Amino acid sequence: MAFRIIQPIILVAFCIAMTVSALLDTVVFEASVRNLAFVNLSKGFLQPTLTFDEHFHRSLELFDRVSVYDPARYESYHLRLKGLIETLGDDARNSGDINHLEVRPRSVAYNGWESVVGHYLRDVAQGLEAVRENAMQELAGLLDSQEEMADFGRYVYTDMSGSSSFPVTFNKCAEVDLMAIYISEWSIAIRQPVPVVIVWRITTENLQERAVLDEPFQQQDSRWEFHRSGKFLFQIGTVINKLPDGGFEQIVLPREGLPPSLPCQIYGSQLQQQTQLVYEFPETGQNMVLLLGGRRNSRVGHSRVGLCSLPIDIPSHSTREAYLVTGRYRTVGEAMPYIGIRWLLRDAQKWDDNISAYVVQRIADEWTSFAAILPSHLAAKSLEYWVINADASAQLYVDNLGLFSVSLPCH
Ligand SMILES: [Ca+2]
Repeated sequence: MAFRIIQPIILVAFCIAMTVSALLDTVVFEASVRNLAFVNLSKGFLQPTLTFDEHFHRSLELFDRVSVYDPARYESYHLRLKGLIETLGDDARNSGDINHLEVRPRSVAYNGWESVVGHYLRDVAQGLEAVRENAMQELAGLLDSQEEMADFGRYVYTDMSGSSSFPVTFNKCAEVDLMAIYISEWSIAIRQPVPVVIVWRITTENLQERAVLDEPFQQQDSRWEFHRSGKFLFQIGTVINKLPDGGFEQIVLPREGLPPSLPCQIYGSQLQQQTQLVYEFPETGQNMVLLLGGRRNSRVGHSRVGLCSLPIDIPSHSTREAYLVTGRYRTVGEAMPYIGIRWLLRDAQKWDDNISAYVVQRIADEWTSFAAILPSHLAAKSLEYWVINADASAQLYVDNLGLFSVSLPCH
């Protein structure tokens, strides 16, 4: 009898216990999933390269679903991740379509000269073997027909959507003229090995005899191949950026301070608050960039602010060695930008004995790309990448900074 009364009580107690435990489980489970999704994505940021693979997209989707339940904690991360996908997602998808098997001749009249050269260069840089061969031939033919164009030559093309070509500085090599450079700026942004193509026009037949092109040039982080097509020389490489996070996308959230790629303060009087990692588009959390200045130093008034990379060893001292320096910048107000290389000399007695070579020295209201090939300074043992704003009360923004070793096709 007693059992009959107890039985329903046990049953009810059991049901209540199960319900409570299920509710608890759900809460605990959701929190764990949120944490797991968050940890996965944070790990993704800290990898040496950003990889937009299925795993990353799954993590993002999961994070997207669960983070809405805890907006106070996750909202800023959510914005950042959505912005990252918006910024780089389209280019990620587009980069997959270039390995088609044929290169269709492109009409200059229809597409415009710049667009056609850019497309062929991209095929040379990233296409499969057959695509590459074909693109080199088409481009050589095109360049040949434009030989009389006095203002052609020395332009850089990139794969970032919306960017057009821009000039490059180079003053060496009598045997070849620099015609065009292609850089995968998107690869700089997401910290992947960067496809680069440099096109030269051969001005002397001695070049082949000097066997310059037969010497393979391989360093720890770069390998260059030379291909000849007609009177043009295609220098093709996949090179590692010596600035490990030139696009600043490894930064998880906006903040004051120093980025890992430029961890050294140049001026003793500058404040950490004068260097900030900010969104280019704050409303949508898109594209992290570095801001130098925009704040007066109350202790010293007007001051300079500058960051540099760690010293990078120059491994060989060949007369063929050079460095490709590239990036984008924008200034606001009275900013005074100086961007370039500091050569650290072997026999320098004091700091001022070292030599600066600036690629950027003028203001720019709009985002402006820059590039230069600087022959290695033969007395230097190492170099640093420098970014300076000589008026720290105004703003200098920089992004997609690149530094690559290049083997020139001349001594
Ligand atoms: Ca960026």
